Amino acid sequence: MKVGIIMGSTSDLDIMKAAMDTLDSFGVEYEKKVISAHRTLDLMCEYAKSARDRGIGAIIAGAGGAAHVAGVVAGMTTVPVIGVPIQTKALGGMDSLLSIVQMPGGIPVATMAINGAKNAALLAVEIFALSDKELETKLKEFRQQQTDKVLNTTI
Ligand code: RP5
Repeated sequence: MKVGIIMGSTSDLDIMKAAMDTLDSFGVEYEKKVISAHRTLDLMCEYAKSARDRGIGAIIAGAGGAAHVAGVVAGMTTVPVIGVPIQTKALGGMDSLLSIVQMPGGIPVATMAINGAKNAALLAVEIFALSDKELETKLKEFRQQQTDKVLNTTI
């Protein structure tokens, strides 16, 4: 299984890179693609409908502004969708957040914090780790390292 990372524009790449780096650090395979809900509608539909059959186990969808791609993709697949609201200049990303977070009951999108691409990847890793012991061990080590870092810091 691999993760599908999609984003509404190449301008989202700087933020979404954190998801790629995190997945790299866990050795989790992913594919990445620019897919816009308003600029590339056919591509979005093809991508969402074929995701499960192509071995995608989680989709991370980043978008800014009227960030509808995560919800629309979620409506076309049963693969878990993790939304990343991208910070915007005009409204600071509140627009993106509110576009993603309030999905009506029936079609869930796991919504991260604004620019929360790292946590999106970690959530995908957690989903995969449910059926992958080696990945679970890596996650536990990662958590322990975080804890140790705090405990070993003197101020
Ligand atoms: C959305 O509009 C993208 O996700 C991006 O965050 C935002 C701005 O896109 P560009 O105008 O920079 O391509 O579709």
